[in-house]
Amino acid sequence: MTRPLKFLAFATVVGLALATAATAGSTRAASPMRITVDIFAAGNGESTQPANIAVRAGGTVQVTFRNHTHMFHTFTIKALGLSVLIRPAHGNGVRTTSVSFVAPYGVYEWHCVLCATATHPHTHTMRGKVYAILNE
Ligand SMILES: [Cu+2]
Repeated sequence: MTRPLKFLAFATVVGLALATAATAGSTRAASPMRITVDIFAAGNGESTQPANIAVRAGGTVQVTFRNHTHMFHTFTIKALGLSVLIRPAHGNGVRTTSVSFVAPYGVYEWHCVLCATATHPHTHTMRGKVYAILNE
C-alpha cells in the first residue's frame, strides 16, 4: 500500500471510531437507566425488593414501582427534594408508578413518609439507599 493510501485508510478508521463514540454518547444520554422495584405486603409491614439500588450518577434514572399492597406509599429522597406518591393496588392486582430523577454522584437515603404514621398501622418503614455511583 502506498503512503497516501495508508494514511487514507488510517483516517477512515479514526473517523469511524469517532462517529461510533459520538453515537454511543448521544444514545446513552437519551435513554434513561430503568429499574423496577416491587413492594409486597410482608407480615405487619411492607417489603421493598430491591430496597437498595445502584444508579447512573448524573444521568436520568427511571424507577418503576410495582405496588402489590393496598397502601399508599412514597419514594422520598429529601437530599434531592424528591417525593413521589405510589398509589395502591386494586384487588389482587398491581399498580405501577414511575419516577424519573437525576442524582449527582453520592449515596442517598430514601424512605416512605407514610409508613409508620397514623395513615399506616404498620411499624416498619419502607426505606433504602440509592447509590448514584455508576458511569453508565
Ligand atoms: Cu409506605
